[in-house]
Amino acid sequence: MSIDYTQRIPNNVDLASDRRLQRALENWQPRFLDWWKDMGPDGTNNFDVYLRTAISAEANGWANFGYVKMPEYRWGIFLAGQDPNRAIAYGDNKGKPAWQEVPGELRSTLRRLIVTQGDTEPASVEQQRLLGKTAPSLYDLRNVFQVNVEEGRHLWAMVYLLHAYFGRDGREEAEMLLERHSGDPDKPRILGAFNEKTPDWLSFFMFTYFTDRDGKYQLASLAESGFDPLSRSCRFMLIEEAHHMFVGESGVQRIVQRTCDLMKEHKTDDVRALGAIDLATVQKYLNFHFSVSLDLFGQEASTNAANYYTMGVKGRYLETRIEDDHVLSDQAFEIDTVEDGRIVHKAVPALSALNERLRNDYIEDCARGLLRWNRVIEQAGIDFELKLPHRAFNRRIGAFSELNVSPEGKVMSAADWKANAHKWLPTDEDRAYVTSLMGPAVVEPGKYANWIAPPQRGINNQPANFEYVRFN
Ligand code: BYC
Repeated sequence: MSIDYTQRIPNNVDLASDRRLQRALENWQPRFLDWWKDMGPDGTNNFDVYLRTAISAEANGWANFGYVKMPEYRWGIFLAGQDPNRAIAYGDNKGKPAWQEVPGELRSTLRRLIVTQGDTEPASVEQQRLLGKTAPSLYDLRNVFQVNVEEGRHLWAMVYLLHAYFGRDGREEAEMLLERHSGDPDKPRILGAFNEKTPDWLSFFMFTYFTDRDGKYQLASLAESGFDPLSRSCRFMLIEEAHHMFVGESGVQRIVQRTCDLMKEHKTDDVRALGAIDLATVQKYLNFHFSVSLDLFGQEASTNAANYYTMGVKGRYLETRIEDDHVLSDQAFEIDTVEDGRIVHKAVPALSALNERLRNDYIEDCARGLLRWNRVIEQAGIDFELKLPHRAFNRRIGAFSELNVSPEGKVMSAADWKANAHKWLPTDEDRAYVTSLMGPAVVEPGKYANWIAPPQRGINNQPANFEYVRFN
């Protein structure tokens, strides 16, 4: 069904046929807009931003580009097309038709997963609220705004499910999604990474590379859900997520490129003297964002994850492409975990290891970007390699949180770890240095801050000096 933009809430779910639901969502809409104005990109309500808007939920030709004031962005409800024959692919309900309504016994489990997913979306917008003030170019400014409006729409996606399928509890949860705030000591966001700050653009690019990629893997697992409306929501969200990860990957690559260019040109390692970000600092930010994002996958051995799978609520990454029985009740899976204060590799029941399996898929994917970043360094003839730290490094969730582990995977005493932490994670001084580079936003079309290289091509193939944002 194509998207109906004549409605107050654009949608492809025939919202007009359900007046009660339509009214409930129309009540939530002004609250969302108030939240956007209070907590979204600061001081931007009048800007005309060259944004893409979904025009169809099909894979081809779904995006339309044009200037939009962000509070007028057409947020709405877009589900990927329905497959009337879709069956649940795994667990105890394997082979049964996907559910079009919430099974009573799965109500609280599904609600909790949808709320956790929904909570991350506005959280990231809050985290990125001030970045526009220091954008390194109009191109980057437009990209952070694109990411923000799409996270806003992902919130809409989860709020629709809560309103449409969870009655009064769902409506209350939808309110709460606007009441918790990133870093709020009284009402924080649910997951750790979404209470961290995103104060500068290196952090932003690392966040969109590593944390949005967790989004990709979680959404892909929820896209396997037996609850079909959740599956169809996530399938559409995944299309948008790809751009966010592109922003992260290309952003870090452009920083690395600029640093290498300056190192070569001036024959020096000391690029801080030249106003750029040294590779050692890039590595420290990478260590931080990777380890914080690993925590988002939960415990290595998780009965929650086993239950989600057995019940048919949350599957594995690309479940239907995996060749096994899709029940896993008597299978094993090898994981790294902790025994007697040491990291051990051992086989555990496959069902309990599903979080770890997803984390493995994620780590493999993360490594691909590093290959591309390292190619830039290598091509500049510089002897340096960016590396993913060991999965046990700097963890707060799961078995490794009780150990002190170096980026190379060596277990050490708390005192030794602390004494070395300044080499591995951004120090106050590193953060102050990176912050010092974040000058006033660069607003001249085609110009870039000194610490980042221009992109290889423009958004929607626009020329280098395109005016992506117009200030009014
Ligand atoms: N922080 O059995 P476990 C995105 C809790 S990002 C705080 O391992 P489970 C995006 C856990 O809740 C994707 N608490 O849990 C990116 C549990 O609590 P209870 C977001 C944590 O359920 C960028 C306990 O520890 N989507 O979209 O297997 C920008 C035991 O843990 C954390 C989702 O996360 C943590 N990091 O796994 C914008 C998908 N980890 O039961 C957007 C939905 C665990 O003891 N969520 N805990 O009270 C889930 O699938 C699961 O909730 C989790 C946790 C994978 C997060």
